Amino acid sequence: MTEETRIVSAEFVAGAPSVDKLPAPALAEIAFAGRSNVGKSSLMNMLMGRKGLVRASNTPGRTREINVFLAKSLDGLALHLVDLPGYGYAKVSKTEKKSWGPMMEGYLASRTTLRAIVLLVDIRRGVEEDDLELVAYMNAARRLSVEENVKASLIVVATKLDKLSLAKQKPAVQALKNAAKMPVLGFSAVTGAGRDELWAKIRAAL
Ligand SMILES: Nc1nc2c(ncn2[C@@H]2O[C@H](COP(=O)(O)OP(=O)(O)OP(=O)(O)O)[C@@H](O)[C@H]2O)c(=O)[nH]1
Ligand SMILES: [Mg+2]
Repeated sequence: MTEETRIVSAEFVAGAPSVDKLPAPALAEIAFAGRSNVGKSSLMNMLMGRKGLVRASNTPGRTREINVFLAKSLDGLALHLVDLPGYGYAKVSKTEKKSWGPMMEGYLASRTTLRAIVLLVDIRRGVEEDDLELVAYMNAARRLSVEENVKASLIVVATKLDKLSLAKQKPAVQALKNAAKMPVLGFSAVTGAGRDELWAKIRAAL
């Protein structure tokens, strides 16, 4: 990260249990999605350089609301970073599981300022069924969007890289790329590995 792209301020904007209660789309938006406990909140904290801003926890399924944050960089970039509720956690109620799909569809179809979805997967687990479901929702939202206003790109991040030995990290990312047949960026919220590369991808998507 260069001095110009450094994040100079980051703040919580709003939390909403459903899409219709979110503030209207205004700034360019980047959303973070992935299974419960995969590390979405931790990654967002690392991106914004603010340790406790986005609540991270040991209790999977904790982030139930859509949380919007505002980040500003020294060179004048201002964007919304959106923490989406995690999926795939066995212990959430049936009603909650049922509401996830429509919520994602609603979000994807209505956020005209959405520029990219960062999809997080665990480096040790790779891309799973639930993740593919999210990708399918994204594709469906693109097709359904009448005004063609949903042009969000997909950025796949393999996180918790630090859980593997240094020697195993590169091969694991490569294996995941091959399996997913798309670019995958290695990341660690503990070491900060991949942070600058992810910011570069996010900026390229704006
Ligand atoms: N070692 C390691 N642990 C991580 C990393 N990222 C997150 N964790 C840990 O994984 C757990 C879950 O992290 P969160 O950031 O809360 O995950 P989340 O995806 O936001 O979880 P939900 O909001 O419940 O869906 C916490 O104990 C984090 O400390 C990482 O890169 N490396
Ligand atoms: Mg979270």
